[in-house]
Amino acid sequence: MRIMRAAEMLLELVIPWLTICLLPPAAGTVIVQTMRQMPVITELRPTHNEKICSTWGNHHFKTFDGDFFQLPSPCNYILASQCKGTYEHFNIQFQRQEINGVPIIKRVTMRLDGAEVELDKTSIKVNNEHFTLPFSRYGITAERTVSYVKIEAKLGVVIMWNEEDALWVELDAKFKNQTCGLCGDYNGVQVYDEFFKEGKTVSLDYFEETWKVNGPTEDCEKSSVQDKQTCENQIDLCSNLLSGPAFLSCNNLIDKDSFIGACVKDICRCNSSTTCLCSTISEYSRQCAHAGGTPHKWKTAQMCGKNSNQNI
Ligand SMILES: [Ca+2]
Repeated sequence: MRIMRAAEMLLELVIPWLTICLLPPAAGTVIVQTMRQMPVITELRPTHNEKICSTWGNHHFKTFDGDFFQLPSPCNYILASQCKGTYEHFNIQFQRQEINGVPIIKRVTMRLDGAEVELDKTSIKVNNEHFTLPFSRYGITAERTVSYVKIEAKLGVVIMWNEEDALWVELDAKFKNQTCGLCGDYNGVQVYDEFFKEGKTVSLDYFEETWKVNGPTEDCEKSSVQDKQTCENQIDLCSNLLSGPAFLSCNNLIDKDSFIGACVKDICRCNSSTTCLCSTISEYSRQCAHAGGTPHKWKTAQMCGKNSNQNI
């Protein structure tokens, strides 16, 4: 009911400022198209485990409250921080880079209850001291599993990074409505107050500028990638993939339509090459497994097989 009420508010309040279009056959998905920025896709059904925010692949994001957006940028950002209390228990930042045209996460920096953690593909530093994994100190444990480096802070924060493109933040429910950053405010209401605040639309440009953190001598600029107009032609390919037999157990667990939207954008940005969508299908598979589903093997020699650098 809460989500439906949010949807009604969205329709009543946002229409004058935004163009809303339904994305067939995804009747449960609304694309909120800002005046000139990239669209934000909101889920109108309960999100998978709303404690999780993720970013993956071709600069995709899913907020705690279930909004999907894309932010192509090499800059450093606050992904999630506790900003509304008297003490900031955590602050998680990350930065992407492109290697041979493939975006990966270059570095994750965290402040977890006063401990400074810096993670990249080759090292973990805690309070400026190098450690090897597994690691346990300062209320933080860090380990490398088959698929992830996982960092868990006792205060109720888990960070998982596949050491490539995908980064997750999972928060304890006590941080609800306590957070800021690209992952949103975690108040359980989509769009509010991430992209619609105090009666006004918040553009994606403004949103990303708000959470960008420049280094002392840096003024990083995000890329200005524009969507091509032919993206929607790819809906069938994406829909067929995500509706396929490998993902049958995911249908009632994950908002497939929003991932179809992300998949369409991947193809659109990659000149119809299908390799770009591999990261989104992988993320769908990971989130499905985390939500209790049992996704089956989906990669083939023709689809995301040999040339893919994805782990799952
Ligand atoms: Ca929200």
